[in-house]
Amino acid sequence: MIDTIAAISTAIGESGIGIVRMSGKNSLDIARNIFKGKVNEDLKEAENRKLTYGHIYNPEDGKIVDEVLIAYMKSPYTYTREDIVEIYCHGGAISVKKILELILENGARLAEPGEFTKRAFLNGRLDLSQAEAVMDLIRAKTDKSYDISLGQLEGSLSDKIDEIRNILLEMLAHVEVSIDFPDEGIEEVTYKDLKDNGNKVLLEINKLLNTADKGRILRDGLNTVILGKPNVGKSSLLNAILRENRAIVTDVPGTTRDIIEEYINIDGIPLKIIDTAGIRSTEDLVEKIGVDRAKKVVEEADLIIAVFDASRKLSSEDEEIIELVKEKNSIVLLNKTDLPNEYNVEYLKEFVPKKKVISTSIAKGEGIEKLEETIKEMFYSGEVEISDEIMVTNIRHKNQLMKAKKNIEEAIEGINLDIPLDCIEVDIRSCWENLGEISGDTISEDILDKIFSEFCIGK
Ligand SMILES: Nc1nc2c(ncn2[C@@H]2O[C@H](COP(=O)(O)OP(=O)(O)OP(=O)(O)O)[C@@H](O)[C@H]2O)c(=O)[nH]1
Ligand SMILES: [Mg+2]
Repeated sequence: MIDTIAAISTAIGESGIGIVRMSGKNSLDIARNIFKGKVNEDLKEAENRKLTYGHIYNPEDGKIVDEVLIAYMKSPYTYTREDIVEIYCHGGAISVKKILELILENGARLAEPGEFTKRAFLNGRLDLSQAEAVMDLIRAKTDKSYDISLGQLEGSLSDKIDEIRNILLEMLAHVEVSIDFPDEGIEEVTYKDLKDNGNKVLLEINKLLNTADKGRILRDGLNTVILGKPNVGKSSLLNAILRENRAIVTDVPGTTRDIIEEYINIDGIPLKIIDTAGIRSTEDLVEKIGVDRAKKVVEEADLIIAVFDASRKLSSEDEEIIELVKEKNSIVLLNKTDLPNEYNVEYLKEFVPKKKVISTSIAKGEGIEKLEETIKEMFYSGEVEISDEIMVTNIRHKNQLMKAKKNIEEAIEGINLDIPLDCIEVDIRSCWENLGEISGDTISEDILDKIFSEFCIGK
């Protein structure tokens, strides 16, 4: 981390202000090279974190690049804990780009995605789950997911993990004492103690895991796929839910060829909604690829909305749809109920006995609200209440918790069977380490690289 990194930190596009940022020990020198204060102030004398007004210029030809405000933030009380310089210039694509280029010519290196936050983590300002929360905060699509990310950034998850890990440390200490002093009669006490604490750890891990499914949905959106044979009104449904004409709707079967993804928020539940090509066997190569893609997204769906056409008889294609959704979390729509009915609801219900069937006329806007209500009910029913408790939203955290759960279960089983303490110790230690990967206390370089590579540039 000896080099100085730089990046544009604001989104590219027309805007009032653009920010270019540097972090590292040469930040100040580079800035002094390319900045002239209006009243000839030297940035070196500028007060920590105070803005100075002046111009960025090219030292080679003396030409002015932009009129800016600049802030020097002295380490260690900065985002990265290194020296940081931020330049506030005019927004738009050109100014920020020119300033960044100038900074790079003067000795900085272009930052990798998330590298500022990675330095904050490596320099101990944030733990890993907090660093991940930074990105979640930026990407949050609903108030609720924003609140959860903010809590995580403030350390709510880290504190909980620390609490559990401390119990594990205490267990390890007991085990070691018993191993070191085998004759003192403390072994019996140790087993009892390990059992109590092991169960406590398991309970806490389970509590966190119970929030994970809803947490993931709040963070990434409920993955919802609209499925049906051609021409039943899938794209019409997408448009109705979005309340805009996003997808092309025609009476030609096979209109939608590719999958179309959009985000929408139904009373705080984020939905990633996917319209698909109508399922049928076709000789058309493009359509065929679309159909294959549709079948593929079904596999990853949290929820499927299967659409059927009430004005036509049940066909073999419909039966294929029924097969695809049978075992899945799904809602069945019987659409076009404004047309003469050929398709008996009761008959359909026989095919999908356990599913909710809603009659709709998307053309007339009927049944959409009922559908939204049903989605809400499905989401909010179940064990987990969405409250202010700590929620696990990140799949990586969930995986670590599952590993830790397995470790502690094995430890408890060992304790119950009175197996030798050094065997139990191994499981307790693994549990402690697996939880440590959530906060980044125990983690490998490649996992770190992978996590930060998903960040945006300039953060
Ligand atoms: N009468 C009536 N027509 C509808 C209704 N919903 C959709 N349609 C019509 O059905 C036709 C097909 O609608 P789409 O939304 O394109 O159907 P799709 O399922 O996306 O079709 P593909 O993309 O070809 O798979 C269009 O002409 C729509 O206007 C409805 O509730 N009643
Ligand atoms: Mg369509």
